[in-house]
Amino acid sequence: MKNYYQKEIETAPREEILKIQNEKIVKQVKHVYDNVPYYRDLMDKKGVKPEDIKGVDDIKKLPFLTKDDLRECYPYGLLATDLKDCVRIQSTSGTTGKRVVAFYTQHDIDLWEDCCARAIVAAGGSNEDVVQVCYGYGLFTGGPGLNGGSHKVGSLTLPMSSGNTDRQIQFMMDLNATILCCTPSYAAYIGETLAEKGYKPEDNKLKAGIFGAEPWTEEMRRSIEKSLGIKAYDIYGLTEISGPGVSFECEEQTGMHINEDHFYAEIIDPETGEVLPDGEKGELVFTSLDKEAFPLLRYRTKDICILSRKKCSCGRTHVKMTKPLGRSDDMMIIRGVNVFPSQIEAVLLKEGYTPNYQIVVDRKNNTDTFDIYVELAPEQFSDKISDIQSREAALNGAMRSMLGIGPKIHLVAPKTITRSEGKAVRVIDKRKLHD
Ligand code: DLL
Repeated sequence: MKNYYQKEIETAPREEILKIQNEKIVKQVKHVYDNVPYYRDLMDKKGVKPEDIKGVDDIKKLPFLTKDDLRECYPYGLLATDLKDCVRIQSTSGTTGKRVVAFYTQHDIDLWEDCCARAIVAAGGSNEDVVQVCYGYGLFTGGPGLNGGSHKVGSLTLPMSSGNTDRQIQFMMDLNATILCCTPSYAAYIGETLAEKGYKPEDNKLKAGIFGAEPWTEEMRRSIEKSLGIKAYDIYGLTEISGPGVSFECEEQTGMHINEDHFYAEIIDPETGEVLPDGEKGELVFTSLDKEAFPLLRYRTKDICILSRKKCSCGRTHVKMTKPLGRSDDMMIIRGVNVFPSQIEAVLLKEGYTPNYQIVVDRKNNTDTFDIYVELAPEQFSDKISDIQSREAALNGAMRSMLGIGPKIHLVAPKTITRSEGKAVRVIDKRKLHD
């Protein structure tokens, strides 16, 4: 069995990782300063010169980059190499404002695929596995990233892309897929569809899933693990920093190891920009240490998480991040109360409901309205109105005690909420339309 485990770097002692990072950052800052006039201006305005950066401890002197900077620089403004040295672009979905376009040299692609390969290995993957990739292919990084990683590991790769669930299931069963890669919401849907077709969890050959690209709770993890009969691993990443594989979970399933030889992570106070110590909750900021074409320094992700350097039983020494506990921009403020969609999902699954739900927030007569549509499983369905009403009241109570605010609950019939094949859209905030 060949498994592509990069043990030497993934379990390197802290001093060694620090040494690698210190060497890389000095070169990287010079590369960016010399080749990206936009960032050079930001550094000049802050009075920082490349010579001031002697190691990762000095990163805090550098200016931040935000999504707004990326939009302003669209498309070539942050490119640090000749365009002729680039071999690929990937892009974000760009639901608000302009898309972000990221460029890659062949070196950048190799580095990124290597990170995805590490994630597959950590989920138990080797050249004996059949990896079914049903993240979208194309501009989205999910499909291409895991596809490349799977090749590096030497697994048989099924490049399915998202959608066409019947065909996904046919290939999964006929070709004995052992590792499934997709968004957690799509994994839940595949599990549900398998059950409808009469398959039991033990009928498939899957052993692991690598799920990410959207927030999901521990409750959702347990529900997917049960429905597919697998161990479910989290994977995190973002287009701006390369794509999936910036960090990934190991068998301990207690946070994701950040590939620290390529990406330097900081946690900052989102209000003040001050760097916070490990263990404190704040906004995750990444510096790319060795990408050539699109090397962002101090990019603010808006993802809120905590870093931990506690020893991991898997032997990997790279720092771990918690799952994003929300985004500084996905927190809803409803009637003055801060509400995160992940809190709602946790309550629903704890109370035995399906992960098929939709949150609708609106404003009527200057007051926020807050509705949650929750789909009943076939066995929960009842046509007795009093049954439904008492369940709705109970769920309202559970939500109120978790959130401090009571939503209007609508329990709806099975199969009435649209399933997601990619990133699920859980929240419809109509207030934005009126603003
Ligand atoms: O979602 C890359 C990716 C593909 C990651 C496949 C994992 C698997 P973007 O479309 O640029 O890239 O979106 C990045 O998605 O800032 C997070 O807010 C969110 N996100 C990504 N992974 C996770 C995760 C890809 N595991 C944005 N948990 C990030 C929660 C995640 N949120």
